[in-house]
Amino acid sequence: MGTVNFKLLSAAVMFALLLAGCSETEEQLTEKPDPVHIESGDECHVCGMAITRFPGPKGEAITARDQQVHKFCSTRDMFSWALQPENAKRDHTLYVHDMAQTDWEHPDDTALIDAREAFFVVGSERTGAMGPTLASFASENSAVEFANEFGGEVVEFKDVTMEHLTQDMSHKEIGMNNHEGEH
Ligand code: CU1
Ligand code: ZN
Repeated sequence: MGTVNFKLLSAAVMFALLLAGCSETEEQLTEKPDPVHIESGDECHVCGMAITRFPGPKGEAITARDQQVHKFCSTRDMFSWALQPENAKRDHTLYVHDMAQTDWEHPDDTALIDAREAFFVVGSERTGAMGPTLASFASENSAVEFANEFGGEVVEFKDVTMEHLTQDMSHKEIGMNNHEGEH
């Protein structure tokens, strides 16, 4: 008799766990948190730089599990975080500036868009907080226009790789020698 009760109890516990698992998945699918304002004191989650003091599109990540907000000085640093193997497989909400809607020197947070639906220009001559960066756009046409003017290649979110970022790094060294000298 004792054994039967125990079996029933463990079945009930298993069922409860299954239910909890289901509702959690459902929440992740339906909930998309709104973008958060980037304040003047905010520092980049990757490099620690003061985000608003630098030009170019910024990034933002809201973690899927605990809705933690990470802000990034540049789309470049957002990708270097988002493409880490432990982050890449998670369904984080990611925002970037739509540079067709806002000024390169001072991107405005009203122009934040879902990074997963955005188009990126890699390898253009326009630089952001960390030097070469990925110019982000809501529309493919705007991205193509930008690439025609400033160079670079248009890629979708899912096609951005770590190589695009390291390729940027070599450009960065050239840029730094020309403009900034010693660091
Ligand atoms: Cu930085
Ligand atoms: Zn950074």
